[in-house]
Amino acid sequence: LELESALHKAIERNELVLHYQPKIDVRSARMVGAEALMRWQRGNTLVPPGDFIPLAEETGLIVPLSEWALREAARQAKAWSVSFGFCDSIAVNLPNRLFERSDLVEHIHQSVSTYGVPHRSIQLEITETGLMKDLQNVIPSLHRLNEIGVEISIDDFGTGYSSLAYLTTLPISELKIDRSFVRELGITPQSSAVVTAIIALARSLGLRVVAEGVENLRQMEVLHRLGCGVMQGFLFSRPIPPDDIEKWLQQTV
Ligand code: G
Ligand code: G
Ligand code: MN
Ligand code: NA
Repeated sequence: LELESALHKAIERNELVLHYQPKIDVRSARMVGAEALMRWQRGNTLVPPGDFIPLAEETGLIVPLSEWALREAARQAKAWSVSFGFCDSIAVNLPNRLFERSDLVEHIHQSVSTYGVPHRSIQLEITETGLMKDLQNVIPSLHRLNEIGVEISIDDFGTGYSSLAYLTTLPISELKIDRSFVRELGITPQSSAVVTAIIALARSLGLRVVAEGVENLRQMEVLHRLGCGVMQGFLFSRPIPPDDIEKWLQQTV
């Protein structure tokens, strides 16, 4: 209960920060986007999301937290576009709870517009499990988000028993290969079979594909050979504070 009220106050007290993990195009070794991940600066400690996101989900605080993250990511996209010509997108994780808001799309539109960045500056990550659990709630919002130019990425793909028939009808732009498959690449043949299938599916549906959780060269090489060119993971960078992202932004051709 104490943690809950402290977290509640954290929003008003500006104690939340976003760190960013680059998405890397392996051919050019350049950042082609970044995922925003929340941290809570509580006094001198930086509380990792694992220690407060579950509580936030239980208590509903995840809704104001996510709304804050959307605004902050839009603000950051604007700042990077002004200083570095950043024109990729920042991905924000969007839990299912948010789709219960009937005015979700309007809210996202407002958040993005406040900072005068194009809608494509913000990408939304929803988990495959969350999507499939709640299709009827989520689908109408996905269509409206697509209309205003906010792209959708399906997180943790391969773990959530997607109806593939449904997938072809959804206005999504990207699949993120779940790290559980990436971890096993080069170790078990099943993992490369799954990854191959996901890449083929993405190709035939015209979706981009991103591998998450890439930690070593073996995984990178297998992914590259299988046709996945965009990766995210500790091999390239951990999630880092915004100032540290600037070294990726400053890279010239
Ligand atoms: O950043 P990290 O490395 O520790 O994040 C751990 C988990 O916390 C992630 O897998 C993700 O599920 C969750 N998480 C981190 N940041 C956010 C956020 O901004 N919104 C939501 N909904 N979840 C987040
Ligand atoms: O999929 P999700 O949005 O939950 O992913 C974000 C989480 O993944 C964060 O906790 C982040 O720190 C973690 N993460 C990012 N890259 C790697 C990696 O290479 N290895 C592992 N184990 N975790 C990673
Ligand atoms: Mn994610
Ligand atoms: Na993920």
